[in-house]
Amino acid sequence: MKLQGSEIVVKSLLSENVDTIFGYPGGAIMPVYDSLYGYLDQINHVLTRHEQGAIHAAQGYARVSDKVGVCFATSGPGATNLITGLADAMIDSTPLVCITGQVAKHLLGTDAFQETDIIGISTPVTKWNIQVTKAEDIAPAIAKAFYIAKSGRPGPVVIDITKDAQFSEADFSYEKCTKVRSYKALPKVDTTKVDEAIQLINEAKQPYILVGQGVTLGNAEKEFMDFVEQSGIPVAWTLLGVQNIPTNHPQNMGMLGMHGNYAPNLLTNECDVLIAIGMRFDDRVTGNVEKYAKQAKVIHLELDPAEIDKIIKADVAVVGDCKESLPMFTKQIKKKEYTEWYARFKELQKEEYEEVIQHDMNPSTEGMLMSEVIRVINENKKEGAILTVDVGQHQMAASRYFQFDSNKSNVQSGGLGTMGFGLPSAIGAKLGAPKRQVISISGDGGFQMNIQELGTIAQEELDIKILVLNNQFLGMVRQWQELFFERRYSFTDMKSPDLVKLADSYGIQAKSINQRGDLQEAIKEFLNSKGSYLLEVVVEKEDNVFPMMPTGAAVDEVRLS
Ligand SMILES: Cc1ncc(C[n+]2csc(CCOP(=O)(O)OP(=O)(O)O)c2C)c(N)n1
Repeated sequence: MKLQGSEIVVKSLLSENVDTIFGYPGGAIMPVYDSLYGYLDQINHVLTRHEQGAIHAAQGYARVSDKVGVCFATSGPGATNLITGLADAMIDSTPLVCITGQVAKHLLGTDAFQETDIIGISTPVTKWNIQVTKAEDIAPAIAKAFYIAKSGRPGPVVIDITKDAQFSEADFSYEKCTKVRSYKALPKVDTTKVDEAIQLINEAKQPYILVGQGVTLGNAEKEFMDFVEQSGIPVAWTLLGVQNIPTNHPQNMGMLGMHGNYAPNLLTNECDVLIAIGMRFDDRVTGNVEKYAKQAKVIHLELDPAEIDKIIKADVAVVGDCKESLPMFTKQIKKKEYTEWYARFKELQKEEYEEVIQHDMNPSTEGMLMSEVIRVINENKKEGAILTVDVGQHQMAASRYFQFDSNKSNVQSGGLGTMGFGLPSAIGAKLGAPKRQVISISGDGGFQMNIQELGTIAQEELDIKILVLNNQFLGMVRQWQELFFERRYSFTDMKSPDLVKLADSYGIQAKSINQRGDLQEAIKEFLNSKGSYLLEVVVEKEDNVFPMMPTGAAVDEVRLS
């Protein structure tokens, strides 16, 4: 059957069971948009207000649904507007297939209107990319793209299709890709390494599990919790690993890293066996690597061989899918109580509670604190709620205090720290998990970076609870200026528009509060409303997030004030 290239694009996506696309049209991708028009009964296309919005939405969609996020953009500025999202998806291992239009083949290299070398630009921030100039190459490229994006350690892929390839015809048949020469998606687990690791764990007195997003990406949440409960070992999590263990689980010791909890950071330097699962020892987690867990034997369970010994040398590396390796551990692990070890955590937890948490939860400040707002959200949110956040102080407050009760519920920009991620990713999260409550929390700075996506939310009539914690500052940068730059607040105070009027102009319900006395009722109304709702909470202007590990400090130099 001969089809036009643009039609092949759509038919190939249907063959990959794609039912949702985020995108923005333009000259070089018009044939694809024209073909899409014939399939609107099978594919929902969401027109965002900016290509950055489209790709972050695709990321949110992928994170909660376990599917590949798909987005479309035109050549030139459309394609370059995807770059931040590609970099974000690359570092956070999010599976995406992005299709960009390109000028016609005979114009390539001529500085044609809206020509840009998106293959060159996107190479460092994609798992794979390809330019297609012939209609017959489109279907195989899409098949390969989906395989590469989703298999092994996931990541973003770009397919750049010239306009003439979209217009010309080719025979269409679709064959799913199941392997690519020279690419090994899932290395086989070496059982001798598993045995070595188990021996170390069984002999340990103070073992410690650090969990990252790899467990979520590998759909190994159950296998992980089986191992955790069978072993009795305390667990701490990275920013993207939070959802792998329920917040109130007795073995959950809390968050690692720069603004993580006191005990988990400090005790990294007291454990005797450190079991890192699906995490990559980001510098925000390790602090000064020269002083990181020197006393411990390190076991690293990791899918990507490139991560082994990259930052922290592993004594035993178990390379492979943790969905496969974790049950081997669970079978052979000896359950122990580790009473004294847990007591050490409790001791430090008490210190953090008295110095930080007590005040964060029930502050005596005149202005409201971000943390107390999160506490009230916890009291009123629905079971299984998904949280999307932006970047800054509110992100740390939310990660520390939001009560996660289910898998695939944490959508945030971990590795890249992309301001402007929170709102558009919520659009994708809602479409990827329509039955779940989606709560999106932003600061006043990041919210204004992709504020235009309120238009998408309004047009799609999505039910997203949008919370803006407004401290009238680029809060996280201001905190650093206060602590390390002698309070020289260089360009961090920020004015916002009247957010209630703004939301109202989009037909989105909204309210703004600045009094603690209104908090309970406002959050109840916000979370129980029908449809989207924007709640602005004006919070204390100069509050700081603690604990904190200053740049260059070691995990045991974490500060409580
Ligand atoms: C795109 C981008 N630009 C700049 C930064 C640097 N940055 C990190 S946090 C932050 C402040 C965020 O302020 P706001 O959104 O108001 O949140 P708050 O920290 O006040 O909660 C800035 C500017 C960033 N992470 N991303």
